[in-house]
Amino acid sequence: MNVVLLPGDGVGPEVMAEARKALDALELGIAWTDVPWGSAWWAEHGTMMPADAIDVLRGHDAILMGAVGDPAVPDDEALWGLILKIRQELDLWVNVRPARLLEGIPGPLAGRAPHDVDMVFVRENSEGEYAGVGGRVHRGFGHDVAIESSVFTRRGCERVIRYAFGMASARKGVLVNATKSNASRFGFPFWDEIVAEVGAEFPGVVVDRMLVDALSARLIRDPGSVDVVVASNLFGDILTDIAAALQGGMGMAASANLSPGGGVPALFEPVHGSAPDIAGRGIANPVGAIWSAALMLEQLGAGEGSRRLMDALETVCRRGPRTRDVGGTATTAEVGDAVVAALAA
Ligand code: GGG
Repeated sequence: MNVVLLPGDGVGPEVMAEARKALDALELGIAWTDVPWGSAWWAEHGTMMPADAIDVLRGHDAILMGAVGDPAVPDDEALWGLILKIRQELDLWVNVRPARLLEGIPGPLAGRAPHDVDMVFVRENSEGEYAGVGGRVHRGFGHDVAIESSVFTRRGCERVIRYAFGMASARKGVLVNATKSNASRFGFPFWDEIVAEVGAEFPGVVVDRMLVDALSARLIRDPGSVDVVVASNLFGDILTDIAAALQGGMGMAASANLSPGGGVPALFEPVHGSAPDIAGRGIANPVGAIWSAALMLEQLGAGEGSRRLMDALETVCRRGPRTRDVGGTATTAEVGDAVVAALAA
């Protein structure tokens, strides 16, 4: 397995060190390629990645990424120069984000059992509201106009919606469609039509169509009533932060950016950002990063390693040590060490 390690910015290198430690402890023979891309690269070169970056990535089996974003770099430049560029250029069109409350982790919903939060979000990852289409005129004249167009293509919608139906079919047979087709004139009515069309291929799956605002409230009020959600790029981005909060916090959430059948490396990253406010203090929660590493092993066909890593991670969450964002006092490295110890036990 040839894996690119892209620690990125802020707490990215800290959590990635723990993910790598855990993967190395599994002794699966992973060959690492470390790349120093991100905001430090930008400070030196004026770009977030070198010109041949996508070719470098293509030569590997997978990418494990930490986080991107730094106060010194305009946010849109940082994201469009790295994570959004990689997703678009490799056409990593589906972002799968499991959201499960692990035993031992305090969730924000007092009295809820862990099984009340066990969802999978299937987020469109290549177009929609993050297509990068638009423009800005009259800048600085006091009557500026900025246009950000959403792009919904039949190909883009069909493939992610079909993927989500497959996921729902393999789980509980219910797919929540996060939409906003009452207020959107074109994009979401089209999205809903495609959900109905693709749904005809999956007669065993019930579609639960929900306006995204109502769904947001439902996730807080009754998360146990939601299993698989399919969402556009922006809605998926927002809903999965709500879901991460239900899991105990941003540090707990993992994700996989995939291009099923695409013959390109998939990218795995914790859902959290670079958290510059706590970077360098050794207190970031590495669980989302290690969970992302387990998702990577599963995709690479190392199912046994993936299961062992998840078991170890769940043992540590249950028994501790835990970082302070989830009620403990441990450092990032202490949690990583405990995962390695649980793997050896
Ligand atoms: N590790 C994920 C990360 O750095 N995320 C930054 C972010 O805001 N990404 C936006 C997105 O996921 O679309």
